Amino acid sequence: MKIKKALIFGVSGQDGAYLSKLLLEKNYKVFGVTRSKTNKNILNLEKLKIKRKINIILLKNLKKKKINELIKRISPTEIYYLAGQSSVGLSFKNPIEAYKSNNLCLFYVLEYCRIFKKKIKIYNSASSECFGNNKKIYCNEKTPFNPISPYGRAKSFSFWLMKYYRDNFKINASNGILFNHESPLRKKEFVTGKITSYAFNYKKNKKKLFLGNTNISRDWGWAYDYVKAIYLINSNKNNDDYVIGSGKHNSLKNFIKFVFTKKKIPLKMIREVGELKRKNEIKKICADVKKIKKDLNWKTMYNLEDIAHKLVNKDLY
Ligand code: GDR
Repeated sequence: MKIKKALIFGVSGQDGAYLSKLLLEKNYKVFGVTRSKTNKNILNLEKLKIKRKINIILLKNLKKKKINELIKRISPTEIYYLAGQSSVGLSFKNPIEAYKSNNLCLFYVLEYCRIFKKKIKIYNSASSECFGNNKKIYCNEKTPFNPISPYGRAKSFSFWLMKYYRDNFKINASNGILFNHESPLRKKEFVTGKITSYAFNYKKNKKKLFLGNTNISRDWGWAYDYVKAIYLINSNKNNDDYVIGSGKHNSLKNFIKFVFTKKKIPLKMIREVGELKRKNEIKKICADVKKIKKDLNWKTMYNLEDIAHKLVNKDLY
């Protein structure tokens, strides 16, 4: 049997690391692109004990020639584009980086497949931030995009790019539209990482926790579950777009309550501050997951309370 080869852009991020683990278990040969091998992020691969099993490729500048050479040399069966700036908050400060990092290299990959007529299956992660301020709380594959953050706009562009190449050049391109998904690999720039890391250090410092807007609701899920959905999308014979979420929304205040109760921290330790609030913010959003359930028989196993529990326990899976 021919060995399947996967090329993952953004291998050292949360999703890249989990997806690598999943693909290795499925006997794939995994090639992973990262911008820096000394990057603290590479720690994610160490934490999952898979660093040595992956062919790590260092690409500091994602130039077209380099990308072409790389795809030609590896000749992957599947490509996963999980690279790029992933923090919505940071994208307000660095919008150009949000656009470039989430799109340029993906563009090169798609162009390569168009010009050389490659049948490689390509997957890209778009985001629930693409929906932006929609009138609806429940969003599915038919909900129009109305992004309000630079990150959401950049991800919307990547989504349409994939669809354009699929519709016009029969490229095997599929998108996931992912809602928030968490794990202990999350950095402190994301709210669950910030809250759990505060909770772990609470006994030592007993300082207040400064947060932005806590009056929001999201559809939070478990990252390892979500990479299973990503794999199902890209290994399916059809090329299509799917919303990936739990189908349930919950408030940030509830997440704080779950974590603080477990770690015996009084809720009065939270302080909301204006400087940490975003210019524009989705108030409440939730995935309508009927399509992925029906087509790919995928659903998540965990609710927000389970997630809080697993994060406090530092469960990796
Ligand atoms: P998000 O995740 O922006 O939804 O993007 P994040 O965890 O950063 O924010 C979630 C919500 O919490 C509010 N919030 C704070 N957020 C941060 N980071 N820090 C704070 O102090 C804070 N206080 C309140 C935010 O305003 C927001 O409403 C994530 C990323 O993983 C994206 O890459 C992904 O595409 C989307 O989820 C779906």
